[in-house]
Amino acid sequence: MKDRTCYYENPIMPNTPVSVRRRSNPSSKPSSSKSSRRRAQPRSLSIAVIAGDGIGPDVTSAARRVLEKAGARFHLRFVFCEFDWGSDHYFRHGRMMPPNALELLAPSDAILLGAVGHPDIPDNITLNGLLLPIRRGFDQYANVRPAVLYPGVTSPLAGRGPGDIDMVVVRENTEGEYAQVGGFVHHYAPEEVAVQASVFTRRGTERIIRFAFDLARRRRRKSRVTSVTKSNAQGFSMVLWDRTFQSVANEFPDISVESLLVDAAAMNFVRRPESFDVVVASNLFGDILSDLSAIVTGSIGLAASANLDPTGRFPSLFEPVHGSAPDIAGKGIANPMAAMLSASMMLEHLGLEEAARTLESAVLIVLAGGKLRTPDLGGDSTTADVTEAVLNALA
Ligand code: GGG
Repeated sequence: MKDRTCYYENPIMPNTPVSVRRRSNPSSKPSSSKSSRRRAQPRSLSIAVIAGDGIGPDVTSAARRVLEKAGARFHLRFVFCEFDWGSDHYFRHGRMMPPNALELLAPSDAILLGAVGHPDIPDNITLNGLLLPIRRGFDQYANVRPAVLYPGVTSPLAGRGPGDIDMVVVRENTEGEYAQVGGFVHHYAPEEVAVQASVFTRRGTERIIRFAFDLARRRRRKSRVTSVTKSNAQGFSMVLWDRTFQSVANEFPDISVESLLVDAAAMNFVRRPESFDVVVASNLFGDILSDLSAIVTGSIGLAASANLDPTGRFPSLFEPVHGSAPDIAGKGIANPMAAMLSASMMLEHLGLEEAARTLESAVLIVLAGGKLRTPDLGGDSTTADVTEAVLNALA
């Protein structure tokens, strides 16, 4: 079974296959010593690409193209290893990815994912067969989902202009309601019972909350962390979360805090989105709220995300928040910007701050231009049109 192909951009022979290399230190910055400049070797980055289902291949291919163009300006060489996992793999082999998938991904510097989900496969199979085992297996405990109202984009909320909304939802990504602990009794019988337990550990809760505070400090925006729970109803797990939030907050006297029940948070994302800076929530609540933060800033087609292992032990994964969108798959009209902005987050994680900002700026130039927009933003441009425009903005 051949499920991996690696290519690098070679000006003489484009798409030249290469052998997989070992992962470099993800936090290592490009060397600027005299000797390394004399050698003029580009920094090589091995990126695993799981294009996945539906619109996934279109948006990841667009992200790859802009990465290559941005990379050329910063002396970077990307080695893309494509893994043809997802629903087609499931139809062929009865599983979304092979049993040794994590072993195959581990040598990469980072992973770029498109989308998973197919109308003919239950969503719990596609999600639990691919994305969730990667997040858990690589301890990518911080799911970071920025939501910014960019110039040139209209919010569905009245009276909000560019920059008025600028928040990040930090979602716990390895436990909570997604822990997959439970089971069925009397399966399919009339007396059937389903039990689904949430798992909240003190360690898991503390580390994601601390990550959120650190991020609020680094962002230098409103210096505020909002914690979202439902501890009036979930009297054990979320009480532990609230208590942990209070104790971590004491370590960050420079950061202001707020605790909201998830119903109030949903209401306030619409009523006063400008008041939020960093929002930290459990796996499920973070998932739901980040869709809401995406739509109040214009479109889920702009929502980027990073699944981070902040320790750097494992590769982190970068994906647009949107799913496979079977309704528009194959039509060439998917918005590639969320995937491109996710690629920018990947560059930032790899210590390539300037390249990351350059790629992000190119996307923002096209958005601000106001001419090219895919249907999710009310336009009629294609994925290819938008990709070409971002490539031109990188020129
Ligand atoms: N972009 C990856 C994707 O397809 N996400 C869709 C999805 O169902 N995600 C669930 C989750 O993030 O928990």
